[in-house]
Amino acid sequence: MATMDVKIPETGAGWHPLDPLSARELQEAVRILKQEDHFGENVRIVSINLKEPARSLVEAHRPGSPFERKAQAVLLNRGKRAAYEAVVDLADGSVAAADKLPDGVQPSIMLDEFSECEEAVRRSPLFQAALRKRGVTDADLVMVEPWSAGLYGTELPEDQGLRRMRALCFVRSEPTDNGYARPLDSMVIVFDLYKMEVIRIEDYDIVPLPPESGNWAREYIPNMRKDLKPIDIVQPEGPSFTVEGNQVAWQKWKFRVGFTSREGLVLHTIGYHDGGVERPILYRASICEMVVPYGDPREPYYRKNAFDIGEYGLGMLANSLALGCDCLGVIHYFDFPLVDSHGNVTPLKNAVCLHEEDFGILWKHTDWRTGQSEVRRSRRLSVSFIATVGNYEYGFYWYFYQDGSIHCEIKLTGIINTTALAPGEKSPYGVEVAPQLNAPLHQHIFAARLVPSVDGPDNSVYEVNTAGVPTGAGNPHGNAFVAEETLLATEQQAQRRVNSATARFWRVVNPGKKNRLGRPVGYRLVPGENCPPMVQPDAAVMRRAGFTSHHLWVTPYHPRERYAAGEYPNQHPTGDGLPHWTKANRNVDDTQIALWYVFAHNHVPRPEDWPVMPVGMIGFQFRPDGFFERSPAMDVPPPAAKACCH
Ligand SMILES: [Cu+2]
Repeated sequence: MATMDVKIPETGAGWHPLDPLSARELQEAVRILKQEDHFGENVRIVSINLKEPARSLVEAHRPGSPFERKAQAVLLNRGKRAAYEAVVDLADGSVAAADKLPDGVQPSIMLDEFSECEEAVRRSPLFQAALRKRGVTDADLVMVEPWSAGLYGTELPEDQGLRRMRALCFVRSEPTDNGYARPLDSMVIVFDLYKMEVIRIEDYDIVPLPPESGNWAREYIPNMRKDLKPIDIVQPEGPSFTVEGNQVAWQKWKFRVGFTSREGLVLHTIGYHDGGVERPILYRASICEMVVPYGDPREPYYRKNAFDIGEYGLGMLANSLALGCDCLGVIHYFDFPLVDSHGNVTPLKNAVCLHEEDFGILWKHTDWRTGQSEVRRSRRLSVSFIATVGNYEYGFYWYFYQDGSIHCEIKLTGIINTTALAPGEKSPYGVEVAPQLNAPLHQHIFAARLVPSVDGPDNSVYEVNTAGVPTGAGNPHGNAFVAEETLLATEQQAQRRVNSATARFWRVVNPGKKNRLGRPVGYRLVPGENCPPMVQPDAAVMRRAGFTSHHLWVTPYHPRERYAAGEYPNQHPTGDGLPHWTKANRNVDDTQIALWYVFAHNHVPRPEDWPVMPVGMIGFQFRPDGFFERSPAMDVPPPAAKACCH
């Protein structure tokens, strides 16, 4: 935590308008909210984050010059059952604005609420009676997993107006056992977070607990393989990057590392040093939303559709990373402070990891006549964080390369969600991964929000489809194919899906900046693994997850349009976000835009995903396309002789 003598607000040399709030600033925001009676008994802090200054102010900022520091707080008054948004001016020491949110808006679930819910459930006589009915004698061995409740139109009248969770239960056989091996599937605890009490317990057919344990902790694994020799990553002269505050410079790249309670890692003002100038590429980049729809239609499973970012907040769930385990080599860790719902500020050590990796070859050619051979090693810079969301882990990695490319990769691991099968039962909606243990089919659908600034703020997006030319007069041999570019000029024209049949990609250009070949400079959004949502368009979850109906959306840049499913997807009745905003069909040609790329990992589970799933990966690339005059990687020097086998 910062020391007490740091001046508030923190705007001196080395500070930048996009720096996340420091621990001192968070403490000050809590103090001001309390002083002005916005925070106190019965009021909980959902989140406090930097209120990012206007883009024009950020782009005009010069090091050392003063800037505003404002905090944006979301508060929940449990007594009044009302939510508020407040803006705290840290320079003035006052609350600049406080607005009540419309009735029914439920802010995201606070981390403290998970543990408070579990404790309250344990104390509940209803819960204890339900366990006795099922022959579970030790309540301490039951894991109570609160899930966001959503809104499906099938809620009971008495559920209206509540802040609900639906808790699922799993039974450990001993305190460190993997409880996910034994889902106690026949009961769901419906819980109200306002009163912190159990509303009711829904009873379903009692299915016996699956017979096998599924442990992963080292003490349970008796015969670890013994033939692994050490690999050490040695960087005797240190890393090739420099870090000043939250600014990173590496090779010709420069960007800022940010962090929010909702998105976790955010990258700002990504630029590339080329021809003596800093050329901007992306103003802001983050994974802004995700949803995991499950494909089992039965009660209670159809309600499993967690929006892990909008309903929980990945920053709040971020791991404190460990050297030598999560990251190898010479690491720079960024710590970020977090505020809990009671206003306590604690540092999250090692939240974001920055390091370099060798990544195979960058380029190579051998002249077979002369024998001249040139090969370059590819070095990439990795910026990442990992969040644990109940049973699952998500690692979010942004890689920067020496050829001007950026790669966003999400690593999925942890423990798959499980349900119990009766002996002999099979489910068409899941895969049996261990005897009587079912893993339902599901998708992990992510939305990246990229605010491009390709050589300047005003950009346009073209779709590029490669298509064969019909055999005929101009194409007598039938071999011709062309790459056709189509401008996506409006929001509705820009609602697109991936298409492997035309090798589709999208080109983000600056129409006002031509390269030496006469084309506008650009960057290419290259999709990776992807597929459409598998739920029906009229599925209840799609009211909130409408953003998943397209893989690409382009909107005019608007600082309040931040999250693909809107600000408050938790229990939202009709859905917000991209489907709502884009009805206006605004112009997105040659103006400040936001690019939203939605990508789905379709998870048909395997026995090999149990008990802890080996990492699965999904992502996309942002690669230069006419941005540079030629390959920007030619000046990378050859490997040092001692490291080379020739
Ligand atoms: Cu999965």
